[in-house]
Amino acid sequence: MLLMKDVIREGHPTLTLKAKAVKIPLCAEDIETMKLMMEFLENSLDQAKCEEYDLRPGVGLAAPQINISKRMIAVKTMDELNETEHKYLMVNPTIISHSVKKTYIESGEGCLSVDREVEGVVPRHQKITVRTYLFDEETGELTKKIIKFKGYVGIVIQHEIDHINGILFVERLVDSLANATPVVFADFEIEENNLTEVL
Ligand code: UDB
Ligand code: ZN
Repeated sequence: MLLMKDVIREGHPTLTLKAKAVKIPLCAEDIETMKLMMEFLENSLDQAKCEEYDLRPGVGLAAPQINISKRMIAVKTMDELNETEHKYLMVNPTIISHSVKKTYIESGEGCLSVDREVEGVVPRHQKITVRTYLFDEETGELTKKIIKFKGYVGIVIQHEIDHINGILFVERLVDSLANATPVVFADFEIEENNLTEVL
């Protein structure tokens, strides 16, 4: 299993590289990498495992963050209304179009690869259309898809696609944003133990 020590941090050269496209069909090694990435997110969102292994509760992870410079990302999160789960293993994702309107997370972004506290917010597209292969862990199938995302899930996906392009959110920080609507989260219960990690 992956642990926080496997996540490379700001300053590591791999985080600045444009990651290589993944060859289709997937090789066994790339499948194994994606499974480990999703397992890491699942472990980190499980309170017992999160504490036992000292994981930060992750909503997304890109292969370059575990020092594999390939265009693969894992996402596992609820939308801002806490209604729909978005769980994806994406191979070679690209944003093919996006809204003019911007959005952002009011409290700012963080990153599993950035250990310091930073001030400012990150401008993101409010809506994106992504062309990608989706990998299904259960069936082992890889399917070509065009998917639209908006709001919080869209932000997570833009953050992860930035990683495969060698960009960290700290490079996109601005003090404030005019003409942009922040993501509004439905207030949902966050378990006590995770509160400090999340906020
Ligand atoms: C995260 N997690 O995983 F609202 F249950 C962040 C970290 C850096 C704080 C671990 C996060 O936002 N978790 C979270 C949020 C909730 C409710 C909840 C858990 N990332 C992923 C990352 O670094 N990927 O490369 C940072 C996010 C900031 C904006 C998008 C991704
Ligand atoms: Zn990140």
